[in-house]
Amino acid sequence: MGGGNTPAYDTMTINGKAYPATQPLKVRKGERVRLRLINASADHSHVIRLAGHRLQVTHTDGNALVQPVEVDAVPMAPSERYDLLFIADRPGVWLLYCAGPGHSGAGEQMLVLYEGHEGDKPGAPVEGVADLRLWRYDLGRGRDILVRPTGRERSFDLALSGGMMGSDDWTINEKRYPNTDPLRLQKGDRVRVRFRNNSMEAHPMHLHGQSFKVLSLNGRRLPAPIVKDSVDVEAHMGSVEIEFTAYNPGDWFFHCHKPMHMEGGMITLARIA
Ligand SMILES: [Cu+2]
Repeated sequence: MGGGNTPAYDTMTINGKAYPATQPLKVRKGERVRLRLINASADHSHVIRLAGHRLQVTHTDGNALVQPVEVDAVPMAPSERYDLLFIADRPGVWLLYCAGPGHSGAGEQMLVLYEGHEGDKPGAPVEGVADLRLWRYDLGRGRDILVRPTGRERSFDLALSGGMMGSDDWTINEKRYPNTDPLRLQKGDRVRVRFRNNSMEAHPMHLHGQSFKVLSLNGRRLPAPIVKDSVDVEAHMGSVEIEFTAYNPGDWFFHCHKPMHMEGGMITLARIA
């Protein structure tokens, strides 16, 4: 399945190293520890958890939530960033790892080592997410930090397609960049974009130059939209609606962050005059 240049990966890394070469994180009992995660993978989503601890999500793509959201694990699409806190209240040696199938075994794990427990052995990572409370976009309460719109209301429907029959073509409204239609905007416009994913793969859509609110996900409104600059649009007819204020003049890339999909054409521009 997939395109002709679909890669096969046998190694997954944290800060460029595969376990056991990953750098241990040393903590002391009682500390509050902040983790700043970025999914720098080209193709894979990851589900990050810390054995023995819960994680508090505090920021989505660098934007603060009104209050932290406590979860067991955090799914992340390529290009997404999350800031997490955990309380170091269970002395021992634990693994921070990806619960996705095969990922921890491919190296995506690291030790969290409490002072005084350097000789302890961590428990084996547990694959899968059954019974875990997972982070989701609709669990967070975003702060409404967008610049107030002063211009027109604009809306755009962007259909994401491609990859049919192993093709490497990926399109927005049936067109491949540079032939896609740019979003032609004026500074101050209030812009709504509705994505619909007609393909068999998820697309983490990333806008340069400004952040956006995530208004709805698969047809359900978010109670308090979170603010991001990358949003994962689920495969098989997933949909997402976002809103931003066009305040930063220029030609901004607006694209799937998976490099193979970008190269296949899934890019448009937000052209703000
Ligand atoms: Cu994509």
